[in-house]
Amino acid sequence: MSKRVLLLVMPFLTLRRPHLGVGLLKAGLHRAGMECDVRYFNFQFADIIGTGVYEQIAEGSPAHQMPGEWIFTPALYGEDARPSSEFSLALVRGIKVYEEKFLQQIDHARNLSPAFIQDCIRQIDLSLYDIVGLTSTFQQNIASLAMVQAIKRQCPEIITACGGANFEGEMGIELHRLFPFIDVVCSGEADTVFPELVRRLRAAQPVYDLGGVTSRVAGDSVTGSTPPSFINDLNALPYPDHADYFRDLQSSRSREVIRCEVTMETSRGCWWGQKHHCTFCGLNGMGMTYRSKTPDRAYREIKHLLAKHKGYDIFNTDNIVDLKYFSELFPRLAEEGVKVQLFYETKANLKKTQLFTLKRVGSTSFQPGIESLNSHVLSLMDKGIKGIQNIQLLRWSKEMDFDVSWNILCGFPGEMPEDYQQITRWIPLISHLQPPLVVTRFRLDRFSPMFRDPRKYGLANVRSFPGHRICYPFPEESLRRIAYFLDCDSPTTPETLTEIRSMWKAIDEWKRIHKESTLTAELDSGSLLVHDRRAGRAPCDYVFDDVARDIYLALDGVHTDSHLLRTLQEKYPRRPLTMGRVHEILNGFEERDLVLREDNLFLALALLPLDIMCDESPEPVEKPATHDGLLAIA
Ligand code: B12
Ligand code: SF4
Repeated sequence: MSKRVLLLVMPFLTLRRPHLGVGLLKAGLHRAGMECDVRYFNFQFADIIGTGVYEQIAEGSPAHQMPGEWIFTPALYGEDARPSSEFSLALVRGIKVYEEKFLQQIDHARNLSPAFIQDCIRQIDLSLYDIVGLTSTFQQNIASLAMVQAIKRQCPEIITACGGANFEGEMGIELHRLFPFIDVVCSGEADTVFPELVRRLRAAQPVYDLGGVTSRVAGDSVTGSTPPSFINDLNALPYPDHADYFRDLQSSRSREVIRCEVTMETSRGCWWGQKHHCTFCGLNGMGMTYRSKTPDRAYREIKHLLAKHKGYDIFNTDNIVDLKYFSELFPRLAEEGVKVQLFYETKANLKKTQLFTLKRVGSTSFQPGIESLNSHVLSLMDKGIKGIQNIQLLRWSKEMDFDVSWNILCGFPGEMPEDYQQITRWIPLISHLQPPLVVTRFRLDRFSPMFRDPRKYGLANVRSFPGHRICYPFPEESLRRIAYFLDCDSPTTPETLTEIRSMWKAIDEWKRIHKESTLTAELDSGSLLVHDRRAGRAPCDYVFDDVARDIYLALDGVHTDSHLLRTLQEKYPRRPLTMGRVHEILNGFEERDLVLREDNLFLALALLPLDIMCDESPEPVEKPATHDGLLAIA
């Protein structure tokens, strides 16, 4: 009987989703006529330590602090693993303070990890396989390495291969050099390389000339000069095969407590980053060039996955949504009555109509790339967006009841104290909008512009995080080659730090009060009624008619004063409307904190009725005008 390939998914991949890369590799092998099995051993470890603890480690802890990697160090190094007290010591400088109970749970899990690896080995009939592949992203390295080591000890003839984000570029080459039990490393997109790799390994042919592959030649670690392969035509990829994930989920107790999603991708790379690589972003490794599936292919794949995995939401791994889907994919799904929770990452300068299209398909959450509310900080990141535009998206999202995941990143070289003073000033005005999940200092991520040229950004003393130092017994030089995230000193001044702390406090307060804060507007017989119930302020209701109403409605989206004047002059050609009058009205709004102003840009803050779309001018109102209508009624 011919041998099969085995792909393993080790802790600490989240339990909530199948691994897309593995699903694609399996489908690719199948297409090439090769048999492949997949085991999701992460479920079994979750059953041992508890799903809650598992997920807190997998998704609830900063990946660079590496609690999940630490747990498997005794399984990899045996007696040579560091004593358990070192983990807390390594965390001292970390922002996140772990509770004592969580530290004990980590310790408990750590004691169990060697037996767990042995148990996994016992469950596999190794005689069926000639090649075992391990995938590693986030905190999966040490468990995967421990598994490869154990497999090699038991069956030295099995060929071991590693891939995934933790093995991309220099990291994979160094890990291959440091851990001799890894036979082959595959860097980058392995969709076409992997079947060819398997074929050549079976035929005992050399593989070092395959793109992105590192192998051993006479015991030495050798990487050929062929660059990692890169999939140009995503339509040519198979549909992912997630059957093994759902099988292993069914035999795990976690199935009762986790809400699972089906992973797929409609694109790779980033169309924004291709032109303006955001300075902190390492998101696409070496594959920034944007490639997307045709809307028709994406449509067929979504329908296929929904039919195959009934009742599950879809999680798209795209870094950034292809804008043509807003006109050519989502409406098609919506028109067919396909209701699906499609999770996407997007750029924050979406149009309101685009957001609404996503809503119509059934999406209730997405992740816009909002990283700050200050335009200067955003320009330091090269985000190509202003703070007020980010607020615009938060407001529209609230109007459409979207759950938005966003964070504030700070500590960027060049930041000024006033940048954070501005955010702190804005927070009480926007307490009715969704607050950020976390405020965090930027990390130096591999492949980012800041990583490539730290000096240009004023970053000094680039070094590994303490987590790496306790998880790998190697010199700093090696740690810096295997680490995805690096630590550094940034030139944040004490004054800026003080303002960051004040903003942090204001955000904590925002999180506390936002559920009881509202600021809404409604149209009633041509008048605009605004109800201000933001926490910490006296309740107030306003009625706006005529020009004031029109200006407020026009500020559904961010506009300049001259745009407002032009719009009004077009609408009321016989009225002597002046810029002075526009400013008078805007000042009235501003005094009541009903609009947000950034330089010469203005935005309404109240949630507006959903039928007003920002790219359409508000309808002229028939009522005879008596005044410009700024009137507080309570
Ligand atoms: C979707 C995504 C997420 C999702 C969820 C991911 C999930 N696991 O469910 C969300 C939004 C939750 C997320 C969160 C975060 N993410 Co993220 N995310 C991604 C993203 C955009 C896509 C991942 C993906 O599925 N890609 C598509 C599949 C097809 O690719 P793949 O898995 O890499 O597999 C291919 C190859 O690697 C290879 N391969 C894989 N395995 C194997 C095995 C073998 C044997 C072989 C031969 C080949 C091989 O072949 C596959 C097919 O081509 C990547 C960036 C990217 N472009 O990949 C970042 C990425 C994975 N995320 C990253 C980071 C840093 C984070 C965060 C820490 C960000 C933060 N908040 O600071 C968080 C924390 C998550 C955590 N668990 O701790 C890093 C990971 C770094 C690392 N080395 O682990 C990445 C690489 C982006 C980056 N450069 O910064 N993320
Ligand atoms: S942060 Fe987002 S928009 Fe910027 S380069 Fe990275 S993926 Fe693209």
